[in-house]
Amino acid sequence: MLACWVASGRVLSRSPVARTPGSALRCLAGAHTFERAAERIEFVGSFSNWTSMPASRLPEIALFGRSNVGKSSALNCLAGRSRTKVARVSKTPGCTTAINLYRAGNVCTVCDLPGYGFAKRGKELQEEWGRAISDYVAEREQLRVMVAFVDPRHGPKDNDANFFAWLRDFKIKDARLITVATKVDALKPNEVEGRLLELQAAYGLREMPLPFSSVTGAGRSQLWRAIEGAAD
Ligand SMILES: Nc1nc2c(ncn2[C@@H]2O[C@H](COP(=O)(O)OP(=O)(O)O)[C@@H](O)[C@H]2O)c(=O)[nH]1
Ligand SMILES: [Mg+2]
Repeated sequence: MLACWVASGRVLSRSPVARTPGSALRCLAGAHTFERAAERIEFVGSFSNWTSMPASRLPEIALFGRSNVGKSSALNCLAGRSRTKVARVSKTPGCTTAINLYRAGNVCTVCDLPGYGFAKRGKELQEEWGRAISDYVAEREQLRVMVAFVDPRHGPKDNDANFFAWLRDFKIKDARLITVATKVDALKPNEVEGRLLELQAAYGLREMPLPFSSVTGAGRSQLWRAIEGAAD
């Protein structure tokens, strides 16, 4: 699908992002505002494209990654494991076909985006998704942080490499992109760093992906802190 997005030759530069007073308010409230607000994450709605999404002045965090990489599970983990799940998780890849929007109090919104790289749904539908996501990234003014999930269990993948190449065309500041290696619970502890360094090199990332597990909650606080830092 990403190949289609890239091949479509769309104009990809993002509109300038307007600053909201949110960052100043968060400074006054102190650190970890995002992590505390996570307990209040609520589902807002499913949208087929950005034009139908409600306008908001809160900074938005978008979750990117292949189908089945663990985006929705990560959102449930970020929302706190003690509470009822907010996002639907499926064993069938390609289950999230819409832009699912969530809101964490008056602090931020979170977008669980359809995954890429799953062929079964047919080329036409995938192209439609690609267009919807390209438009979302290019046009959604409050999009502040892009969290890209990768799976460190299987080594570098072409569709992830295509994704990072596609993202570079938007000329988004490096500080706005956080790469997360999820499912690290499935790796032996002594192989985690080697796998993450391999992905960093393969995808040309400035930093090593952040190790994360929705099963154990490893990396949860670190990810919220990274998001909070990137949102300002
Ligand atoms: N072991 C392990 N499995 C996970 C983790 N996160 C997600 N999964 C599993 O991976 C599958 C896909 O997860 P999902 O969150 O729906 O992926 P999405 O398509 O990217 O939203 C599900 O079977 C999850 O239970 C994780 O951190 N560790
Ligand atoms: Mg999902």
